[in-house]
Amino acid sequence: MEVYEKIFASVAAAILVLFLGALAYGALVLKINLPGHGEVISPGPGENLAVAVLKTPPFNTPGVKQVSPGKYEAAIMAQAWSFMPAEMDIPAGSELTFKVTSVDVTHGFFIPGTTVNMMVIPGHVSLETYRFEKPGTYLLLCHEYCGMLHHTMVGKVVVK
Ligand SMILES: [Cu+2]
Repeated sequence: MEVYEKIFASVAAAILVLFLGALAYGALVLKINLPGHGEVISPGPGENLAVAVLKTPPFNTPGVKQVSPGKYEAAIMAQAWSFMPAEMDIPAGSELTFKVTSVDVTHGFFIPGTTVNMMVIPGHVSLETYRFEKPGTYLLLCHEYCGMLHHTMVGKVVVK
């Protein structure tokens, strides 16, 4: 084997190991995972998706609920161009599981400074859990272009 061949082959192998290592580090150490994919809500014949979503638990009672000590769950409906509810209040140090669905087009669900970053697909329930340690107001953004007033589609998580 030529000496250059050996160099190229070992550089290619090193890059592969480096990338797989970065992937493992992100998933296992930084705990960056794909948002869990929950159930699918399908409307009945002639039924509007928004109507079907509003009839399906937990979206029939949107908002934050305590499920156990230190654990909360938020049912959120995304629609052009708002999140319902747009504000979630939880105590510092608690874990919040977001259950989000869209009733019209694909939206984004992104909280900068956290690992919450999901795509919200109409009729599909996107799941993501995050522990909010530091008190403060966390901005929630739609980061998937969803129409004319996309830039106004915001919400917040208030951690006290
Ligand atoms: Cu948007």
